[in-house]
Amino acid sequence: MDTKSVFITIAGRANAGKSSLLNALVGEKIAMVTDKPQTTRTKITGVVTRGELQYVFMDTPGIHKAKTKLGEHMNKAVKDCMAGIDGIVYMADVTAKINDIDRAAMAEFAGSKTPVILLLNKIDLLPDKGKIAEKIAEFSELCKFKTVIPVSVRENDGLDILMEEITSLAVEAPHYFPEDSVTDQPEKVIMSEMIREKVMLLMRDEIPHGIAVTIESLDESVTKSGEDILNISAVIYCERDSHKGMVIGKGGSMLKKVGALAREELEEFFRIRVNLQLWVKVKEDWRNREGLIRNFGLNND
Ligand SMILES: Nc1nc2c(ncn2[C@@H]2O[C@H](COP(=O)(O)OP(=O)(O)OP(=O)(O)O)[C@@H](O)[C@H]2O)c(=O)[nH]1
Ligand SMILES: [Mg+2]
Repeated sequence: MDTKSVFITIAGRANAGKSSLLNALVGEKIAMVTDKPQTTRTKITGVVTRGELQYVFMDTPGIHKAKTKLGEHMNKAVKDCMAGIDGIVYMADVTAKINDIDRAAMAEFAGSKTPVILLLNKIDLLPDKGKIAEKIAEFSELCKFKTVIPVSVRENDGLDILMEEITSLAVEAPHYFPEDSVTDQPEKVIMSEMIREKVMLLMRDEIPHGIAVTIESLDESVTKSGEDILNISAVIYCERDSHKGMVIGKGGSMLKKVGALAREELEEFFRIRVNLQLWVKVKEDWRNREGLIRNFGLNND
């Protein structure tokens, strides 16, 4: 059988819905999603194989004005995903104003041969659908797109059209990933991201962006009743002692909540009972320390 593949990079400003799109296209939650900007920190690859055709989607960190070394690494990750691909999906929140980040991205695309699909997301939030046409006109002045597709990832609206467009960009090529795989993310990364997502969702603004999670140990055992159980021990790192107190919460209440939500999702994803142990440690200002960024696997190399 002749095989085809198509490599697509999903890029755009923070909070546009890129990771939500990746999860929707792959049909499994492999990327964490929160309502806070700069959630995704590294490239996340999602894979879908339909017969002869394999789709490879790369979700990237939201492009932003970097204030930390981690932020610089995140923006570099986006740039690194722009070479050697078959198409770019540039995602914009249809309710947000076009800004300098969008303009800079459009200027880059204008000088490249890679086809760009503009995805205007969150149309479910627009009471006046006439605004979509205005947005399309504004963007079209900045760049020549292969197509512009208004979508709502949340309501699964327009994603079939997107898939058709992406399919038209496929080229004859081998399948680079096993046909039953949905991601190349190592298990430990998926686990730590699920835990980090819960901290981000439950905590107030100043803390979430200073959080990193590592999996310290992982083993399987059998419970007294003969059930397989996965024992996971993870460390949540934060930047200050005061943050550590908040992550733990009164009498450990916050950590308990994080643990309960994360365990539920881990059990669902890995289809096994999970025993999750969480620890909290401080690494001051780690987002500006190259060695620690590398330790946490966030240097995007
Ligand atoms: N109303 C609405 N909200 C959406 C839609 N798609 C995504 N969202 C929400 O937008 C927020 C951001 O979604 P993400 O998928 O994390 O966005 P992202 O672009 O990956 O963000 P970064 O990783 O921070 O760059 C979340 O609260 C999503 O639930 C949509 O179609 N409609
Ligand atoms: Mg994301």
